[in-house]
Order: sequence, then C-alpha cells, then structure tokens
Amino acid sequence: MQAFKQGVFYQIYPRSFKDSNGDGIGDIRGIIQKLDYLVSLGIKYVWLSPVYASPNVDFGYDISDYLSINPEYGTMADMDQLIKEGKKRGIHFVMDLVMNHTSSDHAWFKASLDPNSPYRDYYYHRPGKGKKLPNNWTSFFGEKAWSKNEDGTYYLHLFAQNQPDLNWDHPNMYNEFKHIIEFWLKKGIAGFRCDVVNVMYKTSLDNGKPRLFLKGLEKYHSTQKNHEILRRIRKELIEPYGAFLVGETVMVNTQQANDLLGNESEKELDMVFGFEHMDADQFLVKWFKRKFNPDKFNRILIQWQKDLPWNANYFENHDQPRSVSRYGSAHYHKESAKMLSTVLLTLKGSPFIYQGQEIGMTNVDYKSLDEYMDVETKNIWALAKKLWIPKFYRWHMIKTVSRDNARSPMQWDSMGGFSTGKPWLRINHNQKKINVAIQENDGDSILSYYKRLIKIRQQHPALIEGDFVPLIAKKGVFAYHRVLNNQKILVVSNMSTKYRKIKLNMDGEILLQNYPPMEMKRLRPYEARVIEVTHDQV
Ligand code: ISL
Ligand code: CA
Repeated sequence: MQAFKQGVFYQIYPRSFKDSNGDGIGDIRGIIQKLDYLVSLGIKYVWLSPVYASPNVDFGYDISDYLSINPEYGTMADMDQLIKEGKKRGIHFVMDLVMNHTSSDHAWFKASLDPNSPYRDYYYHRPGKGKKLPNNWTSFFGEKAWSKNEDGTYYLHLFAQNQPDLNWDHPNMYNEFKHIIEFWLKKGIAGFRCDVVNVMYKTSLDNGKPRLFLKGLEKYHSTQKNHEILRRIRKELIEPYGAFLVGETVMVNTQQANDLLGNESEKELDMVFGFEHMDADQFLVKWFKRKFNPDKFNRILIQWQKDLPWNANYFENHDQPRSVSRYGSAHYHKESAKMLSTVLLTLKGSPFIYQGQEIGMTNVDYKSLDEYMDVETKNIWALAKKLWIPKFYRWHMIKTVSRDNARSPMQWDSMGGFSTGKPWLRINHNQKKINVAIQENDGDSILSYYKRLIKIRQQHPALIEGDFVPLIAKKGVFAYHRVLNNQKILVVSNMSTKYRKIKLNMDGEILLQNYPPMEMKRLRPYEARVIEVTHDQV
C-alpha cells in the first residue's frame, strides 16, 4: 500500500492560516510556526494551496511564475525551510499544480499578445466571428469564456478573465510543465494536488451544445488527450520520484473518476476530489441551494466508496462553504461537527481536513458584499443582478455559497491569533467562542475529538485498508462496517436533529462517541459512534 494511504491530510489556504509579520496576510513563516500544532493533531500530509507569484485575482490560482514565491507569503528560502521543518516532524507537503491556465501576468501570456511571438499559441487567441465571440462557451465563474485583446482578437479563459487557458496542443507545453514539476519534486515535496485537471485539453473550439452552465464542456471534459497527458506526467515525472497525484476533477461520475485513475499498466491519478456529494444540497448549479438531504449525501458517498479503489474524502475546502454550517447544525454545533468528522475519517480513502474544520469553524458572518473578496462571488453577484434575481435572494446565495465562507482567517485564540495587523479578510466574530486555544484545553472539544479520532484511525488498520460495507443510509442514519481480516469496526451516525431508533447490533467496544455514554438502542441528534465489533458478533 502506498505510504500516503496511511496518513491524514490537512489543507492550508496560506493567505488565511497564520500571519508572522503583522501585515494581515498569512505567510510561510506563519505555517512554520504552526507545524507543531499540525503534529499534535496527527497530520502527515499538507496540501498547500498556491504560494507562487500571483497578482491575486484568484488568490494564487492565477499564477504568474510557478518557480517563485509570492513575496506576500515569503521567499523561496522560507519555502525550503518549511519543507525541511515539515520533514523533521514527519509532515510532507503536496503543492498545488495549476496546469489548465496561468495568470494574464505570466511572462508567457504577455509575450503571446504579440501575434508573431513564439508564445502566441501557448494560449487560445482567436479572431471573433463578425460581432460574435469565437464560440459560445461560458466560464466556471458565470461569465463569457472570452476576453478581448488590444489587437481585436480574443483569448479563452474557463475561469476569471485574468486566467487565460493554456493550449496543451502546443509541442512545448509538456516540457514547460516537466521543468516546473521536476523543480518542485527536487525540493522534496511528496506530490501535487492538480487543479481542474480534467479540463486541460480542448479537442476543438467549436460551439458547445446548449446547456445551462459551462456551455462548451463536452469539448474539453476528460478528453482522450487529457488522459494521455496525465499518463505521461505520471510515468515520466511522478513515479521516478515516488510521488503521487490527487486530482481535482470537476463534473465526473464514478466511472469517469475511475478512468482518471487509469489502470495498473497505465496509471494516471492516485485519487480524485469528486463533487457529486456536493450536489446533495444544490439545485442544478452550486449557487442555488436546496434543503440538505443527508440520505442523498450518504448514498453518493456509498457509491464512491463502492466504485473506487481509493477516495480523496473531503467535506469542505477553500472553494466550499463550511461543512458544519452546511451539513451540521448551529444548535448542535459541537455534536454535528464531531459527527461529520467521524464519517470523514472512517470512510475508505485519504481524509482531507480543511484548516479550521478541526475546530468547527463556521460560514462567515459578513454583513455586506464589500466584505467579500472572492472573484467568483463578485462575478456571480453581478450575473444574478443581470438576471433580475432580487437582492434578498442574491444575498442568500452569497451568504450560503461564497467561497469566502471558508477563507476567513484561522481562529487561533479569542483575539483571532491570526495576525497582529488588520486581516486581509475579516475574522468571524465567533472567534471568541470557536478557537484553537479554548479547544486545546478542553477534552470535550471538537479539536480533542479530532485528535482522538485520528489516533484511532492510525491504530486500526481496518479503518485504513479495510473494506467498506454499507449497512444503513436512511432517515439521516448512516451506518457501515470497515472490515479487515477479523477486525470489524462499526461506524454509525445520525445526520439529523431527530432521535433515531436503529436495528443494528451495536455490541462491542466503543472506541469513540460524541455524546456521554448511555446504553440505548437509539441515536441522539447528530450522534456518532465508532464501535469495534467483538469477534463473536462478527
Ligand atoms: O467549486 C467549484 C465547482 O463548483 C468552483 O468554484 C471551482 O472554481 C472549481 O471547482 C475549480 O476550482 C479550482 O480551480 C479554480 C480556482 O478558483 C479554485 O479555487 C480551484 O479549487 C481556478 O483555478
Ligand atoms: Ca504576513
């Protein structure tokens, strides 16, 4: 079993994790200061969202130089030290690799604006069609997918207009990224999280067929050449370093996800972040929320557990609202945060904890649009306004879905503890109640629960290598076994506010539960239990 499958992952959004120099912006030296905290949590791998040079239109996912560090976050020497200090503590770093696009500030793009430049075809520069754009594609951020150059031609961007798409048909493109990938592997990183890795090869620029969202998707979604590029990267670059790839794969079902893992002879990714479970509370697109349906959520999780050999399990990240706000309950804040962690850390696959999730950080409490900084949020507000969506509903959309819900600074103590300066994004006012300092000294806190749960995971091979055997997924109750040889662990959770009777043999040693022990045949609201089933009940 590959080494990474033993460890728990933690995602750091560097801008909001810890500021070491008082400018209100998280930085690499701040992360170094918190490595011992991550050790105390039981973390083995850290996925670091981009720290490369960037004009911050998409806060790092618009890269202007893959081989230098955004000065706001520090220096390359800081980065080298972070990797070294991490290694000393048994913590390995996974860098964020954005191959679909660069920033429009990247030297390649600037050169490509000259039609005679050898960099011209690093991107998709195309003439309009009369008064029309080169095609009818729309972007992930709710805009048109083309923006105009000074010379009257247009360039393609599936994301913000400052994120021009790279042309992977260009003969140099592979070697450009070969150099970047090897540069970082030589620094001793463990692998890469690959951003929107299944849209990077466009088979044509023809008009897309009519669809509500992402017109043009079928021209670039998980294309054959995309697979070929991933196989080549894996074989030539990743395997020689014993590294691994976790791909962010948009709009895939489990069949398409498996295809992106490749097969024994032609591997591609080691695991993927899917989005289907994220659909359990949305209507058509992520911006229209409907009541969360825990059974739908759990049945999708079961599908992915059954269909894939190994999953990258996550319930929140820098793009998603906070899971305790979305899937849990404010009234049962502590119980529901602990229940969600119980599921996340006992599913088969690599668990990814997003910074702050381990203390139950919630969606932000911002009062006006100008408190938000996310480009996607601003674009969707403007688009919703253009579509005559009334202001009160636009506000509901933003409050429930904005990516800034997950980007407010980490709450280290009741004064914030994130920075001595004014944070770049306001800290949630509930920092007084929800913070690391309070919880580190409270054996009943969410943080203490995560620490115990991670230890239990490391002590029970069935929770890592064991088979996933679904038992119940109805009325909010989610129950399953993890079985390895004669070790059988029962995980049972109640993802609802109701008391739930369940007909399940729950005898055995209770390894962990989020309520005071009470022998009863029903589950309390948001109750979770991890039970080692004793042999005679096997
Ligand atoms: O969450 C999303 C899918 O509904 C989108 O908001 C998100 O942009 C998409 O999943 C792709 O995300 C990745 O690429 C983007 C960047 O803005 C995101 O932060 C990154 O995770 C462009 O690089
Ligand atoms: Ca700083």
